[in-house]
Amino acid sequence: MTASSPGEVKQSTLSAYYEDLQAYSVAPLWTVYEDALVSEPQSKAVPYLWSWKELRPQALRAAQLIGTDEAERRVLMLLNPGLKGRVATTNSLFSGLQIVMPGETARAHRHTPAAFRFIIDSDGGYTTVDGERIPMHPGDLVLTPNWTWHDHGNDTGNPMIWLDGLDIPLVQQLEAVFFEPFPEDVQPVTEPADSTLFKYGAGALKPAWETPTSTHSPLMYYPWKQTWAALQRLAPVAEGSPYDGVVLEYTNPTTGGPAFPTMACHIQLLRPGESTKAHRHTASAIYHVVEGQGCSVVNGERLGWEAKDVFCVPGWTFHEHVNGSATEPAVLFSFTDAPVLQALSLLREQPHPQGSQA
Ligand code: GTQ
Ligand code: FE2
Repeated sequence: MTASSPGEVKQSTLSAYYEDLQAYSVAPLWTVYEDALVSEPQSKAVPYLWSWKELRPQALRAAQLIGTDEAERRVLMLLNPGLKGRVATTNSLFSGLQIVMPGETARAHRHTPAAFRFIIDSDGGYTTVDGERIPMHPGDLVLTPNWTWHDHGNDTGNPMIWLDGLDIPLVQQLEAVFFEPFPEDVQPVTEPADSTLFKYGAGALKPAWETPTSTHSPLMYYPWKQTWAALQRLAPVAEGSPYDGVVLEYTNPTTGGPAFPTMACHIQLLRPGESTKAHRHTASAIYHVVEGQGCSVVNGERLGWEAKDVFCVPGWTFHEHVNGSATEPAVLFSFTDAPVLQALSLLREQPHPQGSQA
């Protein structure tokens, strides 16, 4: 037997000490300091693309296997492979594909996570939000903010499929999730048609008799017709962003700020042949391809996309976008948690040192 060296003696004394500490629910910071106070964020979420061609048949299958009477919501969750065990698409954001079949309704409820719907396939149908019936046509954006009553209905002859976006992972981390079912399956329609659009969607004109009180947009409906017209007018004349092309934010018309206190929504158009510069920001993002085809390079990985696909960009991950067509525009809808980071002085952005990734 050889005698223990002074170093070995110290190590076993320390180990015994660390073990003793566990009885007091205490641990030394100095052994894990570099894990907690990292030099920069390293998301556990990975860049990932969900293919519409693969998922649409699976959504239709769900519609045959389970009814909206059984499922509170018939949603295929888009789960990040790097975040196993969590209901999360990025660290802070959730997205899913919801399907509502002809004649079906998804019953009324409310919850503290904020939500929106970006319509992919539909001939109509609606979401009722706090008593107002809002139409759902492809490209429309419908908000159901924190604690607003909402139910969905399909009164058309064809399936409706849309992209849901929610801040569930964030609200879960904050342990602030509340949920309440409405006393009836369908809430009564109490507001005139188009009232949020008429009141808050008239561009720079807004009701002067009201003092805005909510932290989210009072406008619940951003029709594709207006969104598309804005992009079409700007695309030929605007320089746009070096990172995103011609990009517009869906704003809260009373503040000019983001639609939700927790989520910002954008629409962007990449002109034929346009490719952007690469950057990264602490905000994470989820993209949906409205039309066109191309690719995004995320952390050096090429995510090739076509119409209706969904992909995610984890926080602090370099990304750039390429329109794959020389003749057609590509249009991407996206949402991020930037408002949260901004409010907490944690929003940082950095251009890629080489301009774009190799
Ligand atoms: O449609 O109300 O994707 O409550 C997740 C939770 C959709 C909804 C989701 C929800 C909804
Ligand atoms: Fe909901």
